[in-house]
Parts: sequence; C-alpha cells; structure tokens
Amino acid sequence: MKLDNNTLAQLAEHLESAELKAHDVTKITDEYPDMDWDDAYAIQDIIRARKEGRGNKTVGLKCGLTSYAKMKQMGVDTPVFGFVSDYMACAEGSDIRTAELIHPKVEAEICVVTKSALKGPGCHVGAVMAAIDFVIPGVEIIDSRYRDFKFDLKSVIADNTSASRFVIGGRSRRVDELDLRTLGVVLEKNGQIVAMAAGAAVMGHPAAAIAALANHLGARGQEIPAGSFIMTGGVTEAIAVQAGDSVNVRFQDLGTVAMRFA
Ligand code: 0L1
Ligand code: MG
Repeated sequence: MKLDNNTLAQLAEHLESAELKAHDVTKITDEYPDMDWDDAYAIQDIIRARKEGRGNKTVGLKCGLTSYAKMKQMGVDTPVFGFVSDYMACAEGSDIRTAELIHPKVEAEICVVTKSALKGPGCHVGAVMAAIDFVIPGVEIIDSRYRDFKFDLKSVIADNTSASRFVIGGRSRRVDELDLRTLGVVLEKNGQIVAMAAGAAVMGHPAAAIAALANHLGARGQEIPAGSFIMTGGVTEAIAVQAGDSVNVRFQDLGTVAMRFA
C-alpha cells in the first residue's frame, strides 16, 4: 500500500460523492500517481462500507473489462472487479433516470447465481460450472465518474468499476441447458442493432471471468459465497445512451432485457 488511511478514506468520499451527486471528476492517479492495486481495491472497499453503513445492501459482484471488445475499447488488458448495491437494480422495462447519471453506457452481460462457494487460488472454469445454480441475462449501465471515461485501471477500480445501474430480465435457465460460449447476444438501441457477440467473447468462456474473480478474492483471503449474483462483464463494447433512448438486448435461449432512458 502506498496511501495512508486518511487519503484512502478521502478518495473514497470524493468518488462516492461524484457518483451520488452525478458529477464528473479527473482520474485520481493524476494526483496520486504512486497508488498501487491494493490502494485501488481498498478505496473501493471503503465505498462499499460507506454504502452498507447507510443501509444499502450489496446484492452482487461484477467482473468488468472481461471481453476483448471492451478491453480494446478502453485500451486495457486486465479484468477488474467490483460490486453492485440494491439501489442500482432497476426493474425490467422500467425508465432509467439519466438525470441521476453522468454519461451512461449499456453493456449486455451473462449473469449467474451460484449454489456453492468458490474460492481461489486455482479456481477454474470446471469448478465455476459446478457451482452455478442458474444463468440469467442482464444489462449493466456503467457510468464512470471520470470525465469523458478517461481513466487508468487503478482509478477505475477505486471507482467501483463504473458500477451504476443494472437490469435483470428475460428468463433464467439451468447452466446445463446452455452453451455459454456460443450463446448469442444482440444489442439494439432505438430498434437498430448496434452490437452483437457470443459468450466466448468474455475471456473465451464467461465462467473464466468468475474463476478470475474467485482467484482475485482468494488472493485477498476472501471467497465468492454460495448464492452470489455475479455479472460476468459486457460481451460487446459499451454503447452510450441518453434520455429518450430505448435499449433491447436479445439473449439466445434466455429472452430479452429491455429498458428506456428518461
Ligand atoms: O463493467 C465494466 O466492464 C466496466 C469496467 C470499467 C471500465 C468502464 O467504465 O468501461
Ligand atoms: Mg460491466
């Protein structure tokens, strides 16, 4: 760790306040170029503790920057991990209020709920497949607090990987009814197809993203508990949205997830 506890707490307050007040900030590594990966996750942990301290429940874990399309879009090569809170969940078909957001983008994500715990190191796709209870389609609305989505990996980890809103819809399926690698996803904005991909776009297999999450947590002495909701990361690049847009994502064998931006 390169930052002291006061600085970590102050940066967490700075980033969470930007989220809750919907205003952008410059990336924190501009001021703290020496901060390390542990500092970045420690700031994210403080943001999580602040939310939980106010009574917000942490309702899921997220993997980000897991598809080659997203890595290319953002110019990075490493997945990142974060969490989602109860107030971030939006009902399928609902209006999402853009006034509460800075510059939202949507991502189609294959999500799962686990039935047993997963613990790294050494977690692999087979262990993850055995631990998945069911698969459910989702859309994440990311909203980096950094001006123009300009950040580096440490800054974005501290900013809880741009987590903002998410919508779960469609239908859930048992994992043995699906081939997660060939599962097709078509993302439409205002009736036009704007992106499409298959599950294998996510690290070759969406379960590989969950294994990476378990190994990341394992290195910090933590695990993925049974019953966890996990978002495996956008299968395509993220698509910018604004008030008036409608988004419809068709997931092969899993139905459609739809929302409007108001
Ligand atoms: O969920 C994600 O893939 C977001 C990761 C953070 C980077 C971004 O804001 O695009
Ligand atoms: Mg995402």
